[in-house]
Amino acid sequence: MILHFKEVDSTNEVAKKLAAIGAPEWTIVSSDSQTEGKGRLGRRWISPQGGLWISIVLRPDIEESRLPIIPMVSGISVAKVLCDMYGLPAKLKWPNDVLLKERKVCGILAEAGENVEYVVVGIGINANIDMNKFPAQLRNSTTTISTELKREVDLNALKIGLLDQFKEDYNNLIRQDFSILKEEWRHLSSTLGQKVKVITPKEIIEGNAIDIDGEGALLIEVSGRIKRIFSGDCIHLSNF
Ligand code: BT5
Repeated sequence: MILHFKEVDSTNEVAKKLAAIGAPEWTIVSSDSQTEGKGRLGRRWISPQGGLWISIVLRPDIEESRLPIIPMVSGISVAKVLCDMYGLPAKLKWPNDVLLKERKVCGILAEAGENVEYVVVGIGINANIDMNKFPAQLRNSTTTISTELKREVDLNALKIGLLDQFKEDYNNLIRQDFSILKEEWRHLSSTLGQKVKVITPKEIIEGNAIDIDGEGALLIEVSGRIKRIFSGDCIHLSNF
């Protein structure tokens, strides 16, 4: 079932409410715009008309420790679709951002219900949005598909292409393990091979991003030792 709205507070909020009352897996909620689009840690996600704002209800039967892989797989799907449909060289920034020329074109927010009864994956893609719609402080770190292509794209085709790709990637994740998708993530990653600064609620870590593991944690080499980081904000400093 695909539900499309003109405007909602947040497609994730609508999808979570539906999931909580029993909506089946692959219930999809999308909206032309969001008045309270959400990023991680309560941050705001700017969501004017022209973007693809979409949330997917999943009911994954996987161990809780592997849940962070789901939004990472969503990132892989988005990057592949941007490349396959528009020839855009999309890259992934750990954990879940999709970048074009190091600027964020897509953010992903996964939220789990109680006892992981459901997971809602929210995907926001800046599709046909004029850069003037973003506050000045975001303009250097953000981009949109229409800015890169210098033309608008068909939002419905993007939505269908993304859902097809994500279904395939997600089913592979559930059927197999992360190993094949991990190779894809590595291949698409712009984080690996970079000197990074990762800000977590507990600490700030600076070092070389060398790999991810089977739970999606980032492995950073700091003075010859390997640190596993499960979540945080990653800043790319330079290639190492
Ligand atoms: C994210 O958070 O990147 C997750 C964004 C998820 C949005 C989707 S849209 C559909 C669904 N419904 C929702 O309500 N949310 C999901 P985070 O990594 O915390 O990044 C948030 C930060 O990115 C903000 O603090 C801004 O600095 C920046 N930002 C805000 N809006 C942006 C945009 N449209 N494009 C690029 N950067 C943006």
